[in-house]
Amino acid sequence: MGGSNQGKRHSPQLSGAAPCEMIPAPGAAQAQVFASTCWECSVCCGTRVTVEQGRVTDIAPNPEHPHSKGAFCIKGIRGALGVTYGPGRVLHPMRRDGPRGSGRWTRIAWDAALDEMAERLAAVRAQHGPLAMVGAVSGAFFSRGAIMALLMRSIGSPNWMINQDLCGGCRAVSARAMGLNITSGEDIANANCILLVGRNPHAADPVQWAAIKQAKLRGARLIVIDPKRIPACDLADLWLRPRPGTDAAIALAMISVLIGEQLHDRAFVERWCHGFDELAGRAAQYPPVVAAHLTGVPAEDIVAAARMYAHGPSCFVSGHGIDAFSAGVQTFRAYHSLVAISGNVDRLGGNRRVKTPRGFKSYLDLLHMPQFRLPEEIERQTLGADRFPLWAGPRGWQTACHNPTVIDAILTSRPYPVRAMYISGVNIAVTYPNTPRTLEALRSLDFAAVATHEMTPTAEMADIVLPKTTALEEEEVSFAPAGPAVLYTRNVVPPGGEARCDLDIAVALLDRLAARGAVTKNLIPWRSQREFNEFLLGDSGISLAELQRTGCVPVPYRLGNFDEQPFATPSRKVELLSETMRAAGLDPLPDFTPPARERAAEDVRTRYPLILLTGDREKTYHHSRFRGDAWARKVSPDPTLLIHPDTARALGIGDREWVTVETPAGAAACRLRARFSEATAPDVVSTGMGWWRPDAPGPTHGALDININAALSYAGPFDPASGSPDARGLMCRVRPVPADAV
Ligand SMILES: Nc1nc2c(c(=O)[nH]1)N[C@H]1C(S)=C(S)[C@@H](COP(=O)(O)OP(=O)(O)OC[C@H]3O[C@@H](n4cnc5c(=O)[nH]c(N)nc54)[C@H](O)[C@@H]3O)O[C@H]1N2
Ligand SMILES: Nc1nc2c(c(=O)[nH]1)N[C@H]1C(S)=C(S)[C@@H](COP(=O)(O)OP(=O)(O)OC[C@H]3O[C@@H](n4cnc5c(=O)[nH]c(N)nc54)[C@H](O)[C@@H]3O)O[C@H]1N2
Ligand code: SF4
Ligand SMILES: [Mo]
Repeated sequence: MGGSNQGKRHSPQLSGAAPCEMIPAPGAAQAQVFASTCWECSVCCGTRVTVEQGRVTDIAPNPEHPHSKGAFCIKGIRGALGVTYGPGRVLHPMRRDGPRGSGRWTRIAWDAALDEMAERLAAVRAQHGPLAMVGAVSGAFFSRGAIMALLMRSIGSPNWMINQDLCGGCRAVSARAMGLNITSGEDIANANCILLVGRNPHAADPVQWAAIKQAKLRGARLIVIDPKRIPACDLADLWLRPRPGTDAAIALAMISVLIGEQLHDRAFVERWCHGFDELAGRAAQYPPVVAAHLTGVPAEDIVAAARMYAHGPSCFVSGHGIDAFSAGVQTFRAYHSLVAISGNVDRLGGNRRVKTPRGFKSYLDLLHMPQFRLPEEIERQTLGADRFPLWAGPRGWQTACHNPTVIDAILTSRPYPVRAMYISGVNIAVTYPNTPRTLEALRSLDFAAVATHEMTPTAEMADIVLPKTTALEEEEVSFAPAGPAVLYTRNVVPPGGEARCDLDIAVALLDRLAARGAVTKNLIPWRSQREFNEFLLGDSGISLAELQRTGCVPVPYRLGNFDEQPFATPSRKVELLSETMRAAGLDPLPDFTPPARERAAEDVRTRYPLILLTGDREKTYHHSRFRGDAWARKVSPDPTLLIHPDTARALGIGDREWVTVETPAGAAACRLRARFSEATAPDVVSTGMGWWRPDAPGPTHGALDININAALSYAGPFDPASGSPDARGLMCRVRPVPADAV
């Protein structure tokens, strides 16, 4: 074990730790049960983790958890155990032998791994400058996101990648541009009406799903807007089925109905909204009859939805189905405007704003604190900041890069060369569109290091692979606006093998980079995860001891304190007409943009006649994770493509048969298994994402075959504000695979 911070390493705090509640586990004299938080996804359910003789033997829901109230999923029960104790876990640092993708690895010591990493990064920095180094993580929901950003900033690079352009980027940019800040503040429990748009909580979020079912039992209304018949449709009072990518027209039409019928909240609008008349003018261009034509939803259903929603309090619950579109920000702005003019902001049963407890620092706060930032002239050079200033760079939502611009920079050296990457907690070879190009970019780097739990297609492209601690071995403190609560994840067992947490790796690396003169300014002042967590807690009055005892500390919430905490916009109001968007040269009002496929040339549309949805969530998988676990593969052995039986038969495709899917700008075809379903319209097909098989031949392990991103393009069009590509609503063609080719 190497590392100059070895003595201060974050170690399990079981014996002699601060007080923690021990809940006696039935029938196991020595078992200890800890209240903790599941970190397998950002829902953050409360857990009870049983530890026996230094090993986690059970992970169960915590029914007393104030946020999740016992809601849970199979990934929470099986996922972390599989990652921690499964046979595929990477337990030691490794160096690759032979060319990238050779699949030959030699175990090395931490000292050797970190020395080599520092040496190679310092060499790239010396030759090409700090900007030539990029860090990549999944998001900023976990501490590793903030740590990666600070590590890159410390060596002078503003370039770090998160995959939010493919996830929640559009809703975040919209909420920010309007000053709303209502992401994840849905008060379903007190709503009279729930407007569920592009969200499938049945698979994606058990807490939301439980809350919706409860609300229905007590008589709340549910409107679902989704091109697919999802389980929520069976509970719905009204189901609107738009053609994919056309939602903005529905939202604008609902606004026009609310205003036309005087159903909006005039007092809230007058006091707290900026640009109402302009919004009314825009919405008037989309009366229900026009929207019906644009979306395929009957006008009377849009009117009914508007009236039902107006009978509040109403809660807007949205998801990925209307995000990650090249017009996603405008779609969200339309829905967010509906929330605002109906007065459902920060009101019981509406959409609460995010309010971090006083004195506490969220990961996002940290990224925006002046002492942790680079000079503006450097941040302005963040890849993509010139084209997407509301996303990347000094005024960007999370300050991160525009990812496709990074891939381009690696391959073309424009606007400047990118020659080294450090990747932790993201599987970009599977989860970014255009897998062949992502792999080509990774192969062409001068240096790549990947911190991981398992040998993913991304890790296969690394020079150095570092073993990462799992969510059972790390201590995390975070703020969950949905609670709202401060959450605690306990490091219940010691690290497996030689695994280390992201902060320890960053600290040890920075020490070595500093010794080589390759640190601009050390922005990671903490020597351990514990110190980092204490910094986040700050003077919030919430102590680690309390968190350790309970796993979660609810935070008091004050609704509607608009005077005390105004909206973060130039006008200090909700900007229906966004001055931020205007200043960025963008349309200040929400509008409808026809989906890219409807603007495509006729011959392309003829060749690619079907509409492709990607990203269906499966209960057993979390994106590319758990793909090698027997429990998951038993339930879902192959990637599927939902296809209407009439469409399939016309194409000569039988149920369960393998098919290929291609898109016009995609590099390759992807292979999926047809599943007959009437859940989508005959011209719409729908699939998941994240497929690869750890046991398929390396280095790609199926990522160029059964992974839908192999068939997609990452070349745009992009949302002008968030830089998001179209991850669904795409043109595609589906063909049978001859039986002998399967
Ligand atoms: N089990 C499991 N849970 C997960 C995840 C996981 O991988 N596995 N991932 C987590 C993450 S990071 C995310 S981002 C979320 C994503 O979960 P959700 O936010 O629920 O997103 P999706 O499942 O991609 O899509 C939701 C719905 O949008 C619909 N949709 C598609 N196109 C359109 C459209 O044009 N308009 C409308 N109105 N609807 C459309 C789809 O048919 C689908 O029913 O799930 C989270 N939860
Ligand atoms: N076509 C298409 N593409 C999509 C989507 C889509 O709908 N369609 N969805 C997009 C969305 S919403 C998302 S969020 C992304 C998800 O994209 P990714 O973030 O790449 O997805 P994961 O498979 O969750 O990858 C996380 C990786 O991090 C590792 N990991 C997990 N926990 C830790 C940790 O604590 N530390 C470290 N170092 N590593 C850890 C896991 O082993 C795994 O390899 O994919 C996006 N891609
Ligand atoms: S939804 Fe499942 S994976 Fe996500 S936090 Fe809850 S139990 Fe864990
Ligand atoms: Mo996501």
